[in-house]
Amino acid sequence: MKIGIVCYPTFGGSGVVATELGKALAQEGHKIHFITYTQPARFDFFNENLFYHEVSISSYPLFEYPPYELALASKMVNVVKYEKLDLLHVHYAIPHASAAYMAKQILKTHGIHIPVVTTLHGTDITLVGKDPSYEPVVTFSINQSDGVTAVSEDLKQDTYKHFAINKEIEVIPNFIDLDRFKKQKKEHFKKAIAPHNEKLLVHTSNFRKVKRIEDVIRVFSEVRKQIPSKLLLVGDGPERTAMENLSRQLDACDDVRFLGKLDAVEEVLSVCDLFVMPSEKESFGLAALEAMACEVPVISSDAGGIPELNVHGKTGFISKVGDVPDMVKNALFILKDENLPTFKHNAIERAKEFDVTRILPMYENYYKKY
Ligand code: GMT
Repeated sequence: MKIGIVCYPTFGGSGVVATELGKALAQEGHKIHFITYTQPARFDFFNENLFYHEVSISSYPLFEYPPYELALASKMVNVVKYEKLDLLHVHYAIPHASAAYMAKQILKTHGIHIPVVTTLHGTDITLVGKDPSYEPVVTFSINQSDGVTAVSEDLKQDTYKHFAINKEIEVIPNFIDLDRFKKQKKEHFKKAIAPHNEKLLVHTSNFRKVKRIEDVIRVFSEVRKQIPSKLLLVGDGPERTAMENLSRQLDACDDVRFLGKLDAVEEVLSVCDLFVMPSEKESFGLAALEAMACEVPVISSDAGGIPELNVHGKTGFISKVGDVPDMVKNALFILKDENLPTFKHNAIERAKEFDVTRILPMYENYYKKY
């Protein structure tokens, strides 16, 4: 098929899933056209079936807010028409689903029918989408999509609960490329960061409030009182400064390393012992899946779709959002030398259930319906 993929080209989960999906489809022989405002972060290899179309927005002094959605819709019209696409797959409802609707209507006037599949990723529903300033457009454009998928059963139910949706939503979970995300031998890195063989706790995110990084640091601060350990924080975002201050206040800053945004996060995960995901909301938890693929067990909150991934008592433990003492108890249990190998083994076994080779056919079969 010839498929147009529209996404946020950033390190955020929806952009990562969309880009990895496009790369995997291209390897299967589909022609994939990315339509975004900049080259996606994970668009990192060459394949004759991959194409990139930049959405450029011309500015004009009158525009306080440049009309990105119009530029995007116009680019979609252009690419569908001249590249003869069979389908548009838009990731993240706002504003991609409504721009796709507009493109579809314009193409209709040219005698071209283009099916649109919208994938809901989480914050487009649970945080931003519900906002009254977006809700009518989100509801309308989801209902106007030919197909709608959500990355977890929880997100599907949340969407039905908060929006008047008259469409069947198909659940297609996040996936992982186990050829890339696997435990690698990084002994030199482990030695440098944990010279006395300390246990390594890790968290990766975009450092927004919804991730509750404060809980990560508080859990770590208690764990290190009982087990020699270090905390690695990967990513960056609005909470970074506050979190640096908190680790100083808790007198833990010598053992907390802020590593910033990393391309090869799997190299860091390869030396870690425990992933901490205490999120307030999380539709799936791709970052936890990436950790599990590198044999890292997970302690998490029970938010959103996380329990559909993290199996309580097997791949890690689940606590109520904000229950730091329970997370500390769980972390100490997993990190015991007699328990850690079993949890690590269970984590990778669970990750295998989300291997790209299992999930990709779900998308391909879904496209065939339209
Ligand atoms: O939460 C993020 O880090 C980014 C966010 C996004 O909108 O790109 O990720 C969402 O989509 C991911 C891919 O489907 C999911 O794995 C994340 O759980 C989801 N984040 C939230 O729901 C908060």
